[in-house]
Amino acid sequence: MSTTNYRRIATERRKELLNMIYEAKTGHTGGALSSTDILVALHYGIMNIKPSEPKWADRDRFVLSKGHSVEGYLCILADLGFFPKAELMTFSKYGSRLIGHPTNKVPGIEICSGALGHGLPAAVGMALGAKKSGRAYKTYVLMGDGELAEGSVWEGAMAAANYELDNLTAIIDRNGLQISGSTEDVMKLEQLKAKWEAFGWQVFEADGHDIEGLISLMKSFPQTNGKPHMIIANTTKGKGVSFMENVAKWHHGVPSDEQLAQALADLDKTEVGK
Ligand SMILES: Cc1ncc(C[n+]2csc(CCOP(=O)(O)OP(=O)(O)O)c2C)c(N)n1
Ligand SMILES: [Mg+2]
Repeated sequence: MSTTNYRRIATERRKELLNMIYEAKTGHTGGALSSTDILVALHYGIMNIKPSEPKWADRDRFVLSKGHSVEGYLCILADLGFFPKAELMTFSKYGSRLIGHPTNKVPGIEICSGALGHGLPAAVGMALGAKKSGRAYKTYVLMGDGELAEGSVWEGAMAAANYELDNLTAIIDRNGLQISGSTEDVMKLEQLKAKWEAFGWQVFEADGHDIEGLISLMKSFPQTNGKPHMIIANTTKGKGVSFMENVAKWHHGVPSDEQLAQALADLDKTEVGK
């Protein structure tokens, strides 16, 4: 598939997630837009999954540890055919299985997540399970940078290296913001690469909006060096929408009629990502 197609897919998912949040009148807008390209790279370019058979034993596993950014993830699962697209308009409404965070009632979603700090330890278990049972599936987990303030992340980091989980890839959506401001003001993360290296991981820094770049990076990973892989993916919170980019208050927010029209026009004008 060409670069243009991946970008088109990501733009369409961004528009869908904005419409979904507008319809629901609730949503974590900024973090959903910052992680869209990473999720597209994984689900359209990397992972071995079967929408017609969500529980296929050899499927690659994915955990959205920054579970509040579920909107883009749901749009991708619907687009791939895990459930009907029409269901997206029930998001966060009474009786819908599409609640504000990932739940395993939704086909394609492995575990409930959203309490930050749980995804990496769970993914470590999945990757260790593959090793113990001799299965070839790979495990991927996406975390927020603010999420790294949770101590359980670092227990997972230590365990992954201890068990030599080279079948595990973790990605950090490094948008520099968490719920109330800059990560470096709230809980300093730097030197982030050196920290993960010290925990025994093989660490890469990448442009988190370069879908093709992320795909070729992940395809190049050795699976036999005994080290878990980390991608620090540099992103922009609110990516693609002029008035949302890098604005902390759009962590959670619903666009007005005018703002929705502006946001969709922004996305039409410039397809984001490389
Ligand atoms: C254990 C826990 N504490 C607090 C929250 C509330 N919360 C939701 S999102 C968020 C900020 C997360 O920031 P980050 O991981 O950087 O996410 P992103 O910028 O990608 O949206 C917080 C504190 C939570 N979901 N779970
Ligand atoms: Mg963040």
